[in-house]
Amino acid sequence: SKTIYLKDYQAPDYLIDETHLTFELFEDHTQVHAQLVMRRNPALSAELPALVLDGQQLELLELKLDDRELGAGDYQLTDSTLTVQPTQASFVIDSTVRIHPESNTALEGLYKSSGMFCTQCEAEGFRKITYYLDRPDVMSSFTTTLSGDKQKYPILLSNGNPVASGEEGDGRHWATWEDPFKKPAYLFALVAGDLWCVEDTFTTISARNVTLRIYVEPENIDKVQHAMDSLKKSMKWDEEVYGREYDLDIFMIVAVNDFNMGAMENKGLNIFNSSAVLARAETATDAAHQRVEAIVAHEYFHNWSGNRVTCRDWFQLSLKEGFTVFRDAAFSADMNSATVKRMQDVAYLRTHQFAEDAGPMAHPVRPDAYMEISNFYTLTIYEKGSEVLRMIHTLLGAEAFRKGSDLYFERHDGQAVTCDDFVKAMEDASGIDLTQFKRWYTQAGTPRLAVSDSYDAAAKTYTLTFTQSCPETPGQSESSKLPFVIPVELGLLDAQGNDLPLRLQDEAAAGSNRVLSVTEAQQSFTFVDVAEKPLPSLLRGFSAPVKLSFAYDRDQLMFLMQHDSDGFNRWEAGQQLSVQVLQELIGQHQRGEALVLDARLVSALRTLLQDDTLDQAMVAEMLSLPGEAYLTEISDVADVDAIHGAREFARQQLADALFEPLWQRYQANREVSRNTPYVAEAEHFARRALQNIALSYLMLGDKPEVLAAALDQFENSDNMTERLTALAVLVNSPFEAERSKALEAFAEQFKDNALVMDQWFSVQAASTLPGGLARVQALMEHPAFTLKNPNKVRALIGAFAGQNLVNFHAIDGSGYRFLADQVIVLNALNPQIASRLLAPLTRWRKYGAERQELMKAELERILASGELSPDVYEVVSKSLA
Ligand code: HT7
Ligand code: ZN
Repeated sequence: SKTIYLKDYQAPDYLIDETHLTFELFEDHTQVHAQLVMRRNPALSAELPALVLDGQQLELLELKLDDRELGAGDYQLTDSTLTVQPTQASFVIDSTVRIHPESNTALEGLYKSSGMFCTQCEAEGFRKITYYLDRPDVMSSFTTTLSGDKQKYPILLSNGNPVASGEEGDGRHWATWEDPFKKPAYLFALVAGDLWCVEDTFTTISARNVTLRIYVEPENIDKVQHAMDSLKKSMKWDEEVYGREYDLDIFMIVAVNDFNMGAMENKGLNIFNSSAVLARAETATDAAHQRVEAIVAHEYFHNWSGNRVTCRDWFQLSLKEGFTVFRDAAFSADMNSATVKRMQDVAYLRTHQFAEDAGPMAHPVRPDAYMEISNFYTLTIYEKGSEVLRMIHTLLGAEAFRKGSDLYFERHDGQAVTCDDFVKAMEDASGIDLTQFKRWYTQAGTPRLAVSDSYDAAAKTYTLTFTQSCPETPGQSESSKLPFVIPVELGLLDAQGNDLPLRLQDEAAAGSNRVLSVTEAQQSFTFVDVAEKPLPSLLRGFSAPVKLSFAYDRDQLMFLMQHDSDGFNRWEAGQQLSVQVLQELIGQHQRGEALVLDARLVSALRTLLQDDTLDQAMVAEMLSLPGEAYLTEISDVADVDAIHGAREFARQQLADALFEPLWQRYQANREVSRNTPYVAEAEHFARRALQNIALSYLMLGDKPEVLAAALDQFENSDNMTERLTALAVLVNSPFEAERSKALEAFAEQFKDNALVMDQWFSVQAASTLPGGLARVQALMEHPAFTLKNPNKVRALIGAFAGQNLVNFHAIDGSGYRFLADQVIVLNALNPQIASRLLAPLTRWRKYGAERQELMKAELERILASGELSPDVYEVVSKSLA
């Protein structure tokens, strides 16, 4: 496989002004005609170099240059290019190709899902549809005509506005769509199927009426309202917060069952994984409702951050993805609880993105090389990219940031640009120099930020000293990395827990919460007029994606948990306290000692549980101990069994010690849930979250009244949030008869609902009871399971390898062997899914010698297994390097 480098970027030799496409859809093939109105790029010399079009897996039937039919001697074909020699600066290329969507299992390009035709072109799927300049800096207007059997495919959709349609007389019909906005080919989309839609309208800020349609298979028409509500909220929010108005007369979403990612922002025709659209109380959990809201918003926001202003090349991917995640996070924070959203995002980032940053695929937010771009739709591009934007927002302030985004959209509307262009707009609008800040785009790895303090009682000064460094990552040594700009939001607490005024030497005014910019490898800040030795509350709101260390003792953490004025840092103090306590237990486990839980954790959680004035969602989050994956990430050498043993011991002890308050909160909340119709809003999410985490603790005891409550919640809930938690606690319980009965009843009730069956698979795949692999292998034989559907693969195999750490890391290597076997099969079926699935094996350096050898052996077996896709080859070869 070949490596592509950012330093080799060259502007396109030719541009495409107009693209006219015709698709004739048949059961055993599709014929695609493309007419491309092209010209020499006027920014380059007048010479006419050879035109090299991208194209893969295409059967060329006909080729014309300016109406002249070309023979075999007039062009050159390879398995990925078609080369033609233009003779004039402006010309028209006509090509006709045959493709096979009906046998496309990679779900890239044009493919069939549950009988309907659909497309996925980002990043480089359009080249599997027709010969084209498949790169994001070539932007064209598109006209698309599709024809197909009217009965099988009554709905024919593409980007833009519908302009004509008709019948062909032989049971076939056609429709033509025109997209007036110039766009790169990765935003092209087509859908043909037997679909129903829910329709609504949105009146924009300038009083234009936009038709909104969500298309689904007929049986899902009752699960669309939540997505429609989310879409309307997103449209309004983007007008209010970013001044962005929708531009076409129609906006469509289509739900498909087989999809490699969550959704795709094709212009005017978003295509969604059905798991990211369908939601109603009976079949989707609170988390699923919130995910739908966030993904609908994310894809809608791309209409400006990605579509109107797009990326020059794929190295700039975070330009649209980091920015759009930042935008959707702010939207979700506004729709629900901002603090809870931040806690969840940070926990996710620290567990998964930090692990990626420490692994063999670590790369900067703007990578400088890749083999297969599909492998770079990563947590670093998305989540760390969003954190980078959040830091710019923190450094500039909300007002200057908005001026910067207005300037960016105005300056670059209709263009394909770079991350530098974005930062330049922020600098120009704010007057703030971000030169050093831009190291966040080029240096990979998670910076460490060590903090120490000293108090001078006589001078009443308090000094904080920050020391930053960043570990080695592939191709970047530790010593080559230069200091980052790290915005540290902080406060200082007095002995009563109040925020002290913060005034630095030589400053006039004092606030109580402020942002320090740490820019040097080591840097001190001295606060004056500090009457007593304070306790610092550092990195409030997680103001930078760094690993902060400060030597808090457990009493100080308990104090912060109770008193910090920053809600996020109250949670953070609880997490740090839990980590300290769990690490102590892990050590005891490793030394073969009796495990003893620090009673302070019990008392801190008791205090929270007994305070019914607190936000219930916050209490639920604070009761959740750091996960095994996070404990793995922060270990030098992860001891899987000790981590699991220690955490389970802590859960058991907490469950015993806190039985009374947990039972009381559980019963109170369950009573409200029982008497309240389902509402997908923050206050209700919060009540159910606390109810459910309480139940999961309570079930660790063997009290008959708790088992009865779990069974009642399983049988008598009107919503999936309560029902699925009840199923999960039963599945993880020792009550074998109740467990199998519940699993059977659930499968019987929901056997026709693929998304609910995904939950059923996941709950079992994640169960840490012994024998996990055998259960997963048996489930692969279940009629509802298929390797061809990515949701099923993620639900069963992904959940096993990612969430069931004791079973996956079984010391006989059986989990690793199983995963490698699946990757080898999927490599041929769906390379994108195969390469994502193998991520857990690539983290072999985290484990002890025995597991390392077993994991490496499986990676080597994959490497030797035959012809590998570029996707799998890149990940395996880099993780063995
Ligand atoms: N921009 C979209 C990316 C995407 C994708 C990438 C590779 C392979 C399949 C894919 N499906 C969607 C999703 C987004 O960030 O909005
Ligand atoms: Zn996106």
